[in-house]
Amino acid sequence: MILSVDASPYLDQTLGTSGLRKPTGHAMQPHYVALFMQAVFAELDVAGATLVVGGDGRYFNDEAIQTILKMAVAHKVGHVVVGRGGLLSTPAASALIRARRAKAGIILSASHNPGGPDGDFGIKINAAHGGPIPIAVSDAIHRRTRTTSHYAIADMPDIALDRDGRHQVDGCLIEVIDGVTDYVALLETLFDFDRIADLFRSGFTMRFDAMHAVTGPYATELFQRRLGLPAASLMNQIPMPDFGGLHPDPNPHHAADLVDFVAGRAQADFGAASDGDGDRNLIVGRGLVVSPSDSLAVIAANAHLVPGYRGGLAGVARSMPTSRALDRVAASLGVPCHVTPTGWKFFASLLEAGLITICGEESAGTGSNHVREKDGLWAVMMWLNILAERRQPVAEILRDHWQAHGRDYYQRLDFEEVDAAAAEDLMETLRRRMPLLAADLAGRLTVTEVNDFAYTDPVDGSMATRQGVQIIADEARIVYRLSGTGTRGATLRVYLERFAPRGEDHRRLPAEALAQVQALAMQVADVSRFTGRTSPSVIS
Ligand code: G16
Repeated sequence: MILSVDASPYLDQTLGTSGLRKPTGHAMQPHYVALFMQAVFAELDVAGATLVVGGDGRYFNDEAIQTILKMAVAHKVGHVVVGRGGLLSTPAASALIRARRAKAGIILSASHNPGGPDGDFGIKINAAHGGPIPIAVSDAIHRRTRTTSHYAIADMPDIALDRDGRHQVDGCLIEVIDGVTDYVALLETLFDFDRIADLFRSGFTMRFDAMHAVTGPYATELFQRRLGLPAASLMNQIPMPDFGGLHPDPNPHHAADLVDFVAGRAQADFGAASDGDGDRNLIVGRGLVVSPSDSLAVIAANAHLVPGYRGGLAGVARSMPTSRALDRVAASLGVPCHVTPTGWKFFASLLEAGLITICGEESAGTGSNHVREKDGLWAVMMWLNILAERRQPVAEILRDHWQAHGRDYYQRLDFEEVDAAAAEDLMETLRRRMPLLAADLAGRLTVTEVNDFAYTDPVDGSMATRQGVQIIADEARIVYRLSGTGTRGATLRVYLERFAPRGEDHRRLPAEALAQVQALAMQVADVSRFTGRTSPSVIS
């Protein structure tokens, strides 16, 4: 029996950088998820279609998934492929959407944000190509949510998600599958598993932190069962609804135990972590943390050592705030380097058109054309395959890289949960002052350009404006933008970069190399006055 339920629309269901993200308690309000999904199903026109559904296992996911399955039946969806236990990592979901020729994917995750009743909840919608829906579609969904005052849902028992199976309900096939097998098979087409297993056999030691999030089962199958890594090398590998009380953001701040073990105490050759939904990564070597921007550049420069990329790269891409280390690699390889706004959807368009092979971001996302999302385990496997070929320590690979290309010292400062109006005011004031900044900074920075980044997608011509203010100087760059993934107040991100060319000292600590740029960045935008903070909450 199909029920039509009346309810008042919620007016705050705006989709941000990566789908709908809200505090869990907010998303658990009556009918909140169902009304949002009604708008999604109507906009995507899902009758007869195949959908992929899964998530990172965070608190409230199981309940939300049952709602979505019952609504899929009511909307006459033909086939729903759902991960066992409701689990699918974001990259695995992307692969599955493509493999099953699904019309869309629904990924229940707030990514790297904490989970649990006091944490965050989220819903990401992916398109048939496997990547995030474009802005035009997310805007259309948001418009619909504002007037959606009923939803259709089947009156049926919950579907058992604890084991694989096929459930035929009223013309809709709900297929529960193990999300791990197909994904590991895809990685096997790209990487030399034997060489990596050899590396582990040779005494090379690794530590992987799954942060009690979705990659635990994937990492166990991949690293332990397939590549022979000892079980003790995996940390926090059991997914938990509250991520064990941890914050599943793989940066030096939230993955401090891993960083201390590998970089601090030098007790393993290599360390890595991934986030809530498995699309981000952290790479750590004995004695050092690799910045995401450097990791992207090293991966691109060494991709020819990995079987899946031996044919070369069509092009590469980075998000605007990401350091320019990738641009230098692209120039040396003679391939185009695209610069996009923040948000994987912009890369998905370029990947889909075959314009790029590898792309990534300062926010710890790296990926390739094997899927249309960033992929944490893929990045770890790229490093392992490169290490298996080069047989050098991570620190030496970076040193060689900087010697060849120069080093872009890089840091991101996050001012989290600041007053939203004050943060907007800071950005607007900065925008108004853009024409004056070069003169203001004269003598301290050789400013060549100040702009509010705008982008035209070379594939479909769509435009994105107001994507962040950048001050570009000969020797450095400062970028300011507001995060689109926070759920409380606003998060101001300030990105700092300073270039040390070939032959200069590359062994300084980023904080020290960037101290002067940081002081300028704080002063130019009057960060302390607007935010009430004299220092950032997180530095990565
Ligand atoms: C999403 C996007 C990324 C972006 C990140 C942070 O990732 O897909 O492209 O870099 O958010 O965005 P912001 O700086 O606006 O907070 P995820 O892993 O959170 O889905």
